[in-house]
Amino acid sequence: MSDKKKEIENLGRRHFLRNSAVTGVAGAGLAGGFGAGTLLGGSGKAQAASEGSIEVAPGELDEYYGFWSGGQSGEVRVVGIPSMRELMRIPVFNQEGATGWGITNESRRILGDSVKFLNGDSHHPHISMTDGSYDGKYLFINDKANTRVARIRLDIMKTDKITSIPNVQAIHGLRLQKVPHTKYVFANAEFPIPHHDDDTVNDGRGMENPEGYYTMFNGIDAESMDVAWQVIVDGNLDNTDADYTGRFVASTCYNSEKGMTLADTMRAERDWVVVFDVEAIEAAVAAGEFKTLGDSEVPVLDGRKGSALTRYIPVPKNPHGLNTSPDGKYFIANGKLSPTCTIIAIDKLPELFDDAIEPRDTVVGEPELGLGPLHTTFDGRGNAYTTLFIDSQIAKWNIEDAIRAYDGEEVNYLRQKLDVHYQPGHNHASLTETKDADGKWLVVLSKFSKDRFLPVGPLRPENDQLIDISGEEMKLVHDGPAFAEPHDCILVRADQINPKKVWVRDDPFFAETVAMAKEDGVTLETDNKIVRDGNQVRVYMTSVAPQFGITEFKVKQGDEVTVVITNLDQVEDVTHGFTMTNHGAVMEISPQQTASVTFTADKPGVHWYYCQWFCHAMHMEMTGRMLVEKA
Ligand code: K7E
Ligand code: CUA
Ligand code: CA
Repeated sequence: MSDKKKEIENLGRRHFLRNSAVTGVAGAGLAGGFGAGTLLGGSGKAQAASEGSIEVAPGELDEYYGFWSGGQSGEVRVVGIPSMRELMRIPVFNQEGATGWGITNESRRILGDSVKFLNGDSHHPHISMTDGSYDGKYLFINDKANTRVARIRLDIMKTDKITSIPNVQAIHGLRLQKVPHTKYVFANAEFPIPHHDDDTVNDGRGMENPEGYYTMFNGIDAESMDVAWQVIVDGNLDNTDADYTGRFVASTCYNSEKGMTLADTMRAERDWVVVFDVEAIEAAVAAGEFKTLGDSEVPVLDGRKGSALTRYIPVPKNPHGLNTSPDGKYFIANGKLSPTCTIIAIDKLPELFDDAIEPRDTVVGEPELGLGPLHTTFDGRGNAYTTLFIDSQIAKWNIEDAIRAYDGEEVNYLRQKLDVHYQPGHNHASLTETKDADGKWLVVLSKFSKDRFLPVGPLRPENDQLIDISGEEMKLVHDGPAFAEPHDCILVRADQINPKKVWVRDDPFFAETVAMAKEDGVTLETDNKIVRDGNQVRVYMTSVAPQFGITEFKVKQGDEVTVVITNLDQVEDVTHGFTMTNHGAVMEISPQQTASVTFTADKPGVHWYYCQWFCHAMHMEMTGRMLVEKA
């Protein structure tokens, strides 16, 4: 195809997408709500990769870890940057058959009661911080689908805690306290539900009266993963971010109308950002100024309008992303249905809480950027990068210039607009949510890939694009297809993460299994032993490539069998597995790990088990038999 023809076709498909996106909104009667549109316009041509900059040669390692949410697949993915190679998948809210997540006893304990849910919807991965820098300890992520928050231990890259949040529905926005350290995980519950006068929630009464619906902002203790407190708010809650003093957290609300339909949620020209005063919340909890709801013991505070705990700052219109600039100066709310972002000066918030100024007095800029601003990220050099969903572009703009323009100065704050493909949601620059923002790489998570890859049926991959932002000009350097649906990602310097190479034997991840063995008088590191306890049978064995410590055991039909395997291999990367054929039982056993799985031996006869992780030349022969006697 000629270059010219390609260019025409490119334009054609961009317009198609753009028009359909606008029509979708116009169909709801709101096209008039948008501003004049693009100010600079896209370049329209693809940028050439800057020579060799993303190449990570065979045998070389990436400079950054990326942690990707897996969206409605419920997992977290680890990606190398700049190669964009997927390094690992960490199952969280999903069931996963390679490692047995949701199937092994260790993972089922972590999933707790919520193990009954086979799905999750993870959106916002964030790594714990100390003094505003990543400390590499934990990664937290929300589950919108089943109202949970999970923690991943980054030394082993496994989920180690999952908390179901009571009295609310759908955790969406999630961020961490940055300073002095991540004491709290802040979690926004999105959907208002009926609250009752007798301090219960959503028990079937009051369903016809949306006026009585509320949602809550949640503070979760990052170490214990218990919910520390909940704050009732007006409207709803979308995204959130924290400041660099430890005192303030801000959340967007797109439904100040408390509308129950799409049209209702778009009626007001302005919704708001609600700012929470964490110190005031802690003081109110300490002073006992709270109630509890239903069976839950979590302190519940009133943060509705007029409360001392919150302030509501009007911003246009159905705002979505909320991002703190890495210099700690600004909260930036992304307008979505307004072509603007709103810049809130954090140093004015103490005055606002003292009622010395009005809420809008904290707004120091409101640059017009283009259609559908969703999320903003930063390079640490004073520039912001905002995704424009409808325009399918990234707008690079200068924050201080935008503030000057708001003051009436004639200054162009827009630096560049770059086409992305297509319909970007989150974007994220390296280290941007810490004070160490280094302005090297920008990842843009495009919701549509459309024609960028070979077609794979009606369901298409997303397109995660990598942009070099180290120079004056943004340069698109890589297209990366991704399965549903990376809502958000973060980029962390490789030296900030220190994963273990093999398990340590006293790891709390399998401590309960070790305790069970101890009660059975079994030394996991040496014993191959079968313990019968009524109709429960515990089969303890070791594994060393390419052999299980027990290659034959006998049980009775109907027995509940728990297989516990301790992998004695010390060699890095020699992971074994255990799969019992036709029983749905599977687990991963990495070097020095103990893992267990429980199933019912409900079918008489011979049942082979095998190692499902390729571990040795004789891996196929790493098998054994369970002999089930007829009852
Ligand atoms: Cu998809 Cu952060 Cu859940 Cu925006 S959110 S795109
Ligand atoms: Cu052990 Cu394959
Ligand atoms: Ca609204």
